[in-house]
Amino acid sequence: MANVVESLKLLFDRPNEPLITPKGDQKAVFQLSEKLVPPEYASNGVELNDRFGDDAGEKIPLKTLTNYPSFSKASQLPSDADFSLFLPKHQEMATEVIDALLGVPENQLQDFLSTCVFARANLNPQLFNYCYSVALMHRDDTKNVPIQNFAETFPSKFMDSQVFQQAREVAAVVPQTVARTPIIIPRDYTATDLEEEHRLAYWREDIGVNLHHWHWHLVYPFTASQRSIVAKDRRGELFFYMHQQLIARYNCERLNNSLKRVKKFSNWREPIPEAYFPKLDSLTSSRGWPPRQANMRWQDLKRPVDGLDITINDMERWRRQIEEAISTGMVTHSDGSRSALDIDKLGNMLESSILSPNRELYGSIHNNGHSFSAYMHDPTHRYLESFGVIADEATTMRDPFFFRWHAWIDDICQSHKESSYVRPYTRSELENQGVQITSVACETDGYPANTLNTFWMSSDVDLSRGLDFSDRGPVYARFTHLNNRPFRYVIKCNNTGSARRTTCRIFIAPKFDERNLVWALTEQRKMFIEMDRFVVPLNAGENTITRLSTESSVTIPFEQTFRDLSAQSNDPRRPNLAEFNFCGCGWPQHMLVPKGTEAGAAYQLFVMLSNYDLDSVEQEDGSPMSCVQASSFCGLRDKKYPDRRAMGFPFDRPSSTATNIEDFILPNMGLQDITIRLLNQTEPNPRNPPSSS
Ligand code: CUO
Repeated sequence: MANVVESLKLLFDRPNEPLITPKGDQKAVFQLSEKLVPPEYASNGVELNDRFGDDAGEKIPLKTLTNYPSFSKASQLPSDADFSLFLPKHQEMATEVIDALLGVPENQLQDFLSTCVFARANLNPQLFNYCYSVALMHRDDTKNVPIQNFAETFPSKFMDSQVFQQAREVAAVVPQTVARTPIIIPRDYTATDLEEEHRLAYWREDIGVNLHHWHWHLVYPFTASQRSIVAKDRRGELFFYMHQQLIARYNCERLNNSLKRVKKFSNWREPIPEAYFPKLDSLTSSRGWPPRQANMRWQDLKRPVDGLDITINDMERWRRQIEEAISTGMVTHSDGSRSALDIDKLGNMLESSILSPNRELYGSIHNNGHSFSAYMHDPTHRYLESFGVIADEATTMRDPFFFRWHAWIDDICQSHKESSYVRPYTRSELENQGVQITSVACETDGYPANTLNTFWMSSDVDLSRGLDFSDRGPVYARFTHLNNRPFRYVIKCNNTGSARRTTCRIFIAPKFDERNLVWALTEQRKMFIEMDRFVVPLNAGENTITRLSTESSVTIPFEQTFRDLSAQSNDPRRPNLAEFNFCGCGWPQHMLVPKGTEAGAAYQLFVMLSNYDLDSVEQEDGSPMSCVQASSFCGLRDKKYPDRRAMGFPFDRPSSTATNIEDFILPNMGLQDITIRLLNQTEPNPRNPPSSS
């Protein structure tokens, strides 16, 4: 098994290089038969492969199968095309490949390896990477095979294209034995301060943020022929909630940058003032990602090559049906039956996933919205252009328009939450009898109480695994990102009842709106960002709960978002943080705290100790995980979402009584003014590789 796992890992390496060349730092060579060489190398592939085998560190024999998949659809995607799950044709291709990879019987790993090698050799690298990752994650016999960090495999989706020419130069000129100086990725490379949206570039273009989003969609695919892959516990609701929190977090950052909250894209026929010039190249297609000029509009799409034939009228028709479902509180299923609407169904209807109760009637608004937004420059394929960054889950959050589109999606979900079919919480649902919070605070060593402190950090990422056709050895790119000083919450409470458990729910929100006025709760509730949620025992009497910011259920550690490049990373006693399969999903720890301002931005810290009898979820035992799981945004692998309440509770719906947050507070809740202060300086990451400077 161990050897097969090592071989499987190598299928991520250098994705744009054909499989006939050596893979990995040890220069392993897969021994390809004629059947397994890529079509372009049909005449000499086996011979070239044999020659590489002569100085290979290791030769990997492959079992010959009696049957290989035909990939009649998937093989039509050229090897140099970009791949997007939002495109119907590409979805069909992905489904075909995933079916084939999952169709190999469990525990026949040699067969699985040969099937994957065949797929790797014959399919578009991006299509293969996606399907392969989904298959590894969803097969019992491979779910612990680490999925290689996507920013290392496809670095061109995450950073300025100018890096790659320099990286090739470094790889070719500086021998592996000499410390290679990192290539600096400039902090501002997509626009200047003339463009006010550029103030948010550090957030939209953050590598960890984009990795999280890509990973979330890998864990929660919206289509597959094996329904169980899609039908994870409350996935429609989680689609809503994870994206709602993205919008809330984005809006916090906007206020900290003196910008108004994002304006939802509601009139689908009006021009879009936000331009975006991504400065990314695709190493797969050897082309730049198309930019979008200011004031372009959605246009009807007719792109047979992508399987798109869809009009704005279609979108508006589906929208009316969804609005009707919200206003009546009822959903019509494909068989004509009706049932009550809930947020889980609504998430699946809007996205849409295959769990949508009626894809004919409610269409696929969200996915197609990404396609409309990505093809304003070439809606009919007249210029043979590919899609903009907004149609790729790894790059979509870079574009300011992503947030305008998702603000509309969020608003539709909120209109359901605000409708008469969603009952406001009663006092008995919110309170926790006998539990009184006496104080809440956050503390950071060396800083005043109740301040959260942010700063900039420069960190390295190793590009070499994605740097096709160049010499081996690490090549580092150095990027600058927001970070925060670790802190702890200290919550004091009195329990007049007997010992029990409680769920501690921690949120923060800006204290004032964009006009510097105190919020109405109807608005502020949408600004509360979840910081943590955990179950904790309470003794009878006085209790002090202390919780570290690094334990957050929202985030994963830096070394889990990226890969630990430091000297410690080679310590075999360390827990295996490299399990990216499920564990790469999670908001990056370095983005836990909004930027704040240098003068100090006023926020409110809200803590609730809720009634565990209403929170608890019966879980079956799943397989143990050795990594941190970010359950708030990503759920738990093979388990139910670990909280019975609606996601976002208690702010997921309007209050029937409170008009501001102070009125909302019950004895089991606490509110504290805090300040988020930015130290506008950059520090090197102590985990940067020891050899680089
Ligand atoms: Cu995550 Cu639109 O769903 O990008």
